[in-house]
Amino acid sequence: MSSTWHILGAGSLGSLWACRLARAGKAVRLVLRDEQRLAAYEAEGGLTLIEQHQTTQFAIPAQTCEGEGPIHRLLLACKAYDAAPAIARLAPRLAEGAELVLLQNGLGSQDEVAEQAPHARCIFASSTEGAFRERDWQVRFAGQGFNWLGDPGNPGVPEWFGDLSEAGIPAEWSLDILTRLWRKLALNCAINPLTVLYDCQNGGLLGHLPEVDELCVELSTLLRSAGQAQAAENLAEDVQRVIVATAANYSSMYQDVRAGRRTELHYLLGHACNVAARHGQATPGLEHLRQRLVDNLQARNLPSD
Ligand code: NAD
Ligand code: KPL
Repeated sequence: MSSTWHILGAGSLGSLWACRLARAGKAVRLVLRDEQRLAAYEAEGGLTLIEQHQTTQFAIPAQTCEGEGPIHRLLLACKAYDAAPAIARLAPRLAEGAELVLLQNGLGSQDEVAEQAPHARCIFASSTEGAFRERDWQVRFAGQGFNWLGDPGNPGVPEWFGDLSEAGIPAEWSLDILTRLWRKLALNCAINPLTVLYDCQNGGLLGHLPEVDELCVELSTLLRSAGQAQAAENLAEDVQRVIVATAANYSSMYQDVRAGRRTELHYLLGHACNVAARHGQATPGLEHLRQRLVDNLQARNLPSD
């Protein structure tokens, strides 16, 4: 089986992974959206990684989705709402038994991807690393963090897993990846929408703790109904800890809204509300929050789905 890492999405996380893997001598190939993006990338000559005060360019080969050759291993590094359409385009190139590493935040997109690629192995990832694009083809590593990868349907560690430590990508194979993704989703639901509605840094929510706590009560009940009791443990305390630890930061949703980008609402709060409805659980606080956020996004002419 080919050992090439195909990486779809030369955005923040995709570029961060691509540069570190290339630096470690791994075979990496970027998969870009179309000929125009490919031409722009080739004119640039590579991806640039800025880490602390070090700036390095990596001339990683690239192709479009319709490029030549089968794909055996793909890091899908786009937003949750782009994941399934991207895989639908790449499906004809996926080799039998291809492995897809899904970097998307939230839940729901992983199942949408699996539907598009029923013969592939889908490995879910949850990342707390931080990166942002300073301009096209240039990424800044902004926050040390960690990556958990796992496959809810198969506990076996992939044979390439050692590539990650060799590339300096901090990662662990997780046997409870769904619990991790649910816990992060719950944290994001309790924090991110309120930062948009109150137009504040995460620390600004210290002035709205009763509202945050009410959301945590509903989220904990939901996690238990969804079979994720472990993800519900001490949720409210953890949310407060994250608010304090990241008090000076703007949440990812706040940053998306401020930059006029679509949010991943559907795969965060939207997913929580949809799962609650499937379990017949009333979640008036979460529903009300979703409606306020939808109204807020619509008032800004941003997509609210
Ligand atoms: P991003 O918007 O910076 O990058 C996504 C890239 O995918 C863009 O360059 C986009 O053009 C590209 N793309 C989309 N569809 C494509 C297609 N069909 N073909 C080729 N390219 C395509 O996003 P990001 O910040 O890297 O986030 C990716 C995921 O990782 C999100 O779910 C996000 O929530 C999660 N995440 C990001 C960070 C971070 O610090 N950036 C941290 C943790 C989790
Ligand atoms: O993950 C986050 C985000 O902003 O997306 C934190 C910092 C935990 C806030 O929810």
